[in-house]
Amino acid sequence: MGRKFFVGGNWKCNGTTDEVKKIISTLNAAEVPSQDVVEVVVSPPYVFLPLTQASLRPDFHVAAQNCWVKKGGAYTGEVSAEMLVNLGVPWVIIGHSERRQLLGESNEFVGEKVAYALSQGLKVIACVGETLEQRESGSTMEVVAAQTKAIADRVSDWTNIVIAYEPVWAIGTGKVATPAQAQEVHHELRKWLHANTSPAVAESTRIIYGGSVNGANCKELGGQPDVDGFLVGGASLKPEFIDIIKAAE
Ligand code: G2H
Repeated sequence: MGRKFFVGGNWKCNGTTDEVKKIISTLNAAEVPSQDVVEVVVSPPYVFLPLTQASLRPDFHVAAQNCWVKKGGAYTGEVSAEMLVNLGVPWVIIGHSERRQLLGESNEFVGEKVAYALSQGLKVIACVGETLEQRESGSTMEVVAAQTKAIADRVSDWTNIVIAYEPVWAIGTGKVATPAQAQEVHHELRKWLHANTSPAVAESTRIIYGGSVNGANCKELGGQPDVDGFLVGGASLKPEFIDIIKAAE
């Protein structure tokens, strides 16, 4: 079975109610390939999840940008996986590099979060990726493998996981990985899954690319054999996101 193209829009910590309504009305009016061809998931900040869910077209879905690592309780400021399930939110992004870097989330913490979110019935977009320093020192695959291993150590069923490869040096910088650079890491990551999970998981798990994806570069990136879609930040706040969804065709 082929891997269905996946396009995620990560709105990060952006937006007002009016801006969110505007993005949603642009998305709702767009003509895009059918759900058989592309899976579209947008990820607003927590506070806009109910608004987005209530007004977004039914063929697009929503994701939270994070959730707590275990059952909710006395964890001020956190949002639990149970709460997301209760709201009917199907997806969650976990391990984004902004959280790994700015909030010190370790590989193990991210792995635990992925496992807990899955156990509660959420689908997970799990982010991995190396810094510029790590790339320049030749340790890209070592870093990405360690991040993936921390998930693989805690998870046996990969059906509800999408891996987002997001090189940190390409995030929000306008410095996109070349299609060859993205393909190389995606291919190595798939080989890693083959050796360390199972051939079936390697074959079926979608590995999407994130890092300065835009309307101009998406077609070539998406044409790489191991690039199964995108996680889009800045451009997902603009009408150009529609062009990126169309790269699935
Ligand atoms: C990477 C990406 C979205 P941007 O963080 O996850 O953001 O497309 O702005 O680089």
